[in-house]
Amino acid sequence: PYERKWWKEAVAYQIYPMSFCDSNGDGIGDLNGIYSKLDYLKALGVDIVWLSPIYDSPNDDNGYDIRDYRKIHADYGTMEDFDRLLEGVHARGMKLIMDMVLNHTSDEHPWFQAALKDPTSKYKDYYIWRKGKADGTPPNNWQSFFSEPAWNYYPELDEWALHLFSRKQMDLNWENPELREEVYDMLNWWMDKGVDGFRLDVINLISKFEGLPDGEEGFITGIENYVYGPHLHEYLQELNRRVFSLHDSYTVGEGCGLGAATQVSMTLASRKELNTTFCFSHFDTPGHSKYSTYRYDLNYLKDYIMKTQGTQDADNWLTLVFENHDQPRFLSKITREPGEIEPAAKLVALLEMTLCGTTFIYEGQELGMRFVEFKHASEFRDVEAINMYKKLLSEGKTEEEAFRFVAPGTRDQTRAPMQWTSDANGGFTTGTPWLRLNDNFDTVNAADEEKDPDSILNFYRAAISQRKQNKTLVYGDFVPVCPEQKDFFGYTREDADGKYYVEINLSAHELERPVEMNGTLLLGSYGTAEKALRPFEANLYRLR
Ligand code: TEU
Ligand code: CA
Repeated sequence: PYERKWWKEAVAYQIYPMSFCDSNGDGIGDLNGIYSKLDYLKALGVDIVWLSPIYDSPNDDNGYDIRDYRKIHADYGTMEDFDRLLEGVHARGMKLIMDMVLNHTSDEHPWFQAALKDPTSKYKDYYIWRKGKADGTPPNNWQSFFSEPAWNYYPELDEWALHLFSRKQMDLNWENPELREEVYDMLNWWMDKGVDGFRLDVINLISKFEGLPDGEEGFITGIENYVYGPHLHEYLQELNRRVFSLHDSYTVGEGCGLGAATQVSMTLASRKELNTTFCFSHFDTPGHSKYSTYRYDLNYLKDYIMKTQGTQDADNWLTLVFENHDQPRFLSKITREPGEIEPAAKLVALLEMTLCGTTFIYEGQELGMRFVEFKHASEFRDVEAINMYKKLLSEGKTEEEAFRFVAPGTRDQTRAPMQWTSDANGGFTTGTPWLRLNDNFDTVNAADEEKDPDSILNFYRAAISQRKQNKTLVYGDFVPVCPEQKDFFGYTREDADGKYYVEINLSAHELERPVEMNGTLLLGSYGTAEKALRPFEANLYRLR
């Protein structure tokens, strides 16, 4: 019953520009490096390329602190380089979406600098300012996502300004219609250049509750006062009316700290807000955070998928995502056993490519890039990790304890540079990489996997190819098979065009099939299907 759309069928690929490919030897990934890999992305089967922020920025949060929305970061190249990249993406029949950070700007943005220089200027009210409390403390007890109070004090104004993220990421005041006009003008400027849509950073945070009241003491104190504020739908509908609806655009909102239900409310086609959102609730099992070291029980993922696959209808569409630049490698949460890594990686590939929703792959996921053994806190580059490390030390933890806590969850885990070859620096750069690579690039790299027909890369290509050939895998009805069978995940996908069956062993041990379906094996993570399911075995069959 779905209305077919190009973005519903698309396989999207997230690029973290700083770590993807360096073309000029300065150790930093750049746009011309991305350009040189467009044929690699096309061969993988990518339809949409999502670039993490490439705008001018002091890089306090690696570009999620934008200083100029209309200027390409000098480290990444020029606007001419961008125009050439966009043309190269379109020439290969792919689309390009930009990462837009609209909840906050860098404190070095001209708007914020103007507010500081002249508090009577209109720019002051582009941000969120409050007097402190009588005792000199901040206006409320909110904590930032990065382990600090969420307010900066500016003596020249004797006022505090809000920052939900780093001290250099200042929250914009979306209640100000002039600010909103500036945002719409900027977004249309990019759409008029020919970009095909946006990934919208923490878009659900843009509306804060009246009065900015104190929050419940907790991990991120105050979050209940802004994750889903009173004007959110009003702003999203205005964004859609003023920008997205004027172009054939695709939008995906990052629903930071939201449950699936509220995410759906932002994506109902009838409400004309966003096309899709990201939900991350399956990234860790209950009781675990991204800093936890544990074996992820895939039975939990099965339950999550069975709950969410049925929620699509003509009005709502989901995304499927397992990795991004904020979370450790999902593969390494499933297993770190050398013999299990390949089957587990192929399980994720086959699962992702046979479910309903817009599918997202993060750079390196297609290679089975995995857990990085950081050696020392001095290797961290991620502001979230560095702040967390400092906070743990301030709470009396030893350096070793603080390092051991942060290392598994630092966002540097998935920002370690792309592994292209077994040559020096994994072929990422001829210079000194801005962040160390994983030591295993001598065996885990695109060049070697290209040549190996049984590699994770070639399995991703095959799984994506099956999805493209058989649109039933996108739009067909999802029906679980033997759902009560632990460690087993079976489902069919069916519509008028055909019927497919997927069987997956969610465990690391051999598993008897609970049911036999007679179909044609289209793709198997072990190449063949035998009498019992091997560890993490995943098979796709055509039934008709
Ligand atoms: O992420 C927001 C967000 O949810 C992450 O900060 C996440 O909560 C945290 O890393 C999990 O521990 C977006 C961007 O994806 C992230 O890179 C930025 O740091 C952040 O917004 C601020 O722009
Ligand atoms: Ca470079």
